[in-house]
Amino acid sequence: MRTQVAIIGGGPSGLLLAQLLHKEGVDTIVLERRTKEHVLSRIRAGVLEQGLVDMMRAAGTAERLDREGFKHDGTVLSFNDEIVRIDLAKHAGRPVTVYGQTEVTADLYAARESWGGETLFEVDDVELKGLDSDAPYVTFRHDGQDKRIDCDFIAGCDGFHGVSRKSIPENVRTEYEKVYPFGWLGILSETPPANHELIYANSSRGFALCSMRNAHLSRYYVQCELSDKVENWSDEAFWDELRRRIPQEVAETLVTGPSIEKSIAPLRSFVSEPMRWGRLFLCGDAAHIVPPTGAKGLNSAASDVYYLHQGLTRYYNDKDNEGIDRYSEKALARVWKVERFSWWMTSLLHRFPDQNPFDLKMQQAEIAFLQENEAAQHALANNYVGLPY
Ligand code: FAS
Ligand code: PHB
Repeated sequence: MRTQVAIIGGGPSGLLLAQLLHKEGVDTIVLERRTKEHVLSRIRAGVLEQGLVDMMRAAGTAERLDREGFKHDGTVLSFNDEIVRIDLAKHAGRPVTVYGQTEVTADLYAARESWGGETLFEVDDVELKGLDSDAPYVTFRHDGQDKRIDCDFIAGCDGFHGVSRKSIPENVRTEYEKVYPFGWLGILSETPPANHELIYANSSRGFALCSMRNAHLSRYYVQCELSDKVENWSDEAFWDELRRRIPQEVAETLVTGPSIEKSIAPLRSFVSEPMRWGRLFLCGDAAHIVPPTGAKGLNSAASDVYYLHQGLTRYYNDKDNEGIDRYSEKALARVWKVERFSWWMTSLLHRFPDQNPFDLKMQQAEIAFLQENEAAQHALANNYVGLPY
């Protein structure tokens, strides 16, 4: 088999890149390790920056997003019962859109299938070869057979545990990591949202987040011990703990119900540099991870896709290498600012096991400063809605 760009990974990064390249007449094949059903069963991000919404529109895949997505002009932070609403429209001039990553991925799969884009599911033993040559290729097993795809470039969109990042020689890679001493226990429930906007709560018992997918589907998280297990949490125990962590006026009207999904996610900050080696480009979680406190995981994958799509389009259509030659530098410049914001939001809103009374006072002062200072709210709003590409 031969294609122009071989894409490893059929998550949102790989699919969005494939769809945007298709629009430019660039041929791709997507290799995905799991089944499509498994990929679409994952419950992940819920908040889209305008940049990602605009790219979905450019990709011709935003019809349902525009119809069903919720525009939010504000978001709420709480410190015990103290509430700070960050006015995104006033400070940043644009909203965020609440629309699940699962739906984004489903819309991208539907578009790829509508024009017959080639996606190979349940591929195994993927290996990237010839990355430092002019003739890279991918070998893998599929349907019990050894296969090979020759290509011009490979986009490593295979997430944190994928093969692409590790295909860059260790002596070329520099990795930066911070692992947080807690996780997020999340549930999905067919109940109306607790509030019309998201609430990020820092309480004496730990962090909690009230989010949603639509008017009848809510997404909640509570900070939990790293050693915690989903089976330790009955639905009732989760709701009781959530009510203790969110502002009382919200807890009193919280509508609870059975969880239809329950999972624990660890939190880490991670960046691997560079994001290009020879004919391989890393995109999304394959290159970087953020704690979800700033809603930046999917959105920073999207900005990588923006830069890589632009670069590859210039290469194929204008015979201009500058976009791909500067990809890693441009993507990382934004990635590090997103890492900082996500680390800052996580430090501000969680209770750390080794936190002393002074540390707690610093968190309280930071929230009080946010409450009083327009410039502080302006800075948070502009990071939250998404820095420019
Ligand atoms: P993905 O991991 O989504 O996709 C990579 C794909 O590559 C997967 O389908 C995988 O099966 C495939 N793959 C892996 N190895 C392969 C191989 N060798 N060959 C072929 N295919 C291979 N972000 C937020 O903004 N908000 C959140 O609340 C949030 N919650 C999260 C919860 C969890 C449990 C996790 C893990 C992440 C969460 N994220 C969240 C971040 C998440 O949304 C990612 O940023 C987003 O999925 C990134 O998309 P991709 O880069 O496409 O990586
Ligand atoms: C979600 O709805 O899953 C969500 C929203 C905002 C975040 C993290 C997760 O910061």
